[in-house]
Amino acid sequence: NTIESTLVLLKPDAVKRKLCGEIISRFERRGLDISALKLVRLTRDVAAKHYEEHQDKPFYPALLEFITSGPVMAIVVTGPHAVSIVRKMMGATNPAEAQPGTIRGDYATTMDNNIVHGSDSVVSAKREIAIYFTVGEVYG
Ligand code: YYY
Ligand code: MG
Repeated sequence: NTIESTLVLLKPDAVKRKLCGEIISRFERRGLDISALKLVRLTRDVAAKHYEEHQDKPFYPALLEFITSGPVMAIVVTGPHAVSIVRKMMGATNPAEAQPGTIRGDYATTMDNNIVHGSDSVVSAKREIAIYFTVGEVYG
């Protein structure tokens, strides 16, 4: 039972639609810990750092436009297997393929407004958490 931390972003669509509490409740009910949390509006530079792996993809300009369009809620979620458990709870990247019962499967219909980000590996999680939080801001 390796304890992991993962970075979750509740994207601008989730904040605008007032879904943050509902989504945070899912992580809490699952038994995961909230180790850090803040509301933040990403600058283009921070968004580019976050999504650097996608900089050459056709969807990249629209993705940056969307993720900087309003505040996001950045959350560090911690617990056993947190990275893979959060990814499963999120559902498929394309909400049209996400199972009902998952976050995207319950609240989204299209890939350009898909509600939530979660790190895809422990290595990505470490890199991404450091973009949003100092060591002293993360509890647990
Ligand atoms: O990790 P995850 O968010 O599930 O998907 P990624 O492949 O890392 O893509 C990041 C982000 O980009 C995705 O959440 C929506 C958007 N996107 C898109 O708009 N169109 C695609 N074909 C692929 C991804
Ligand atoms: Mg990803």
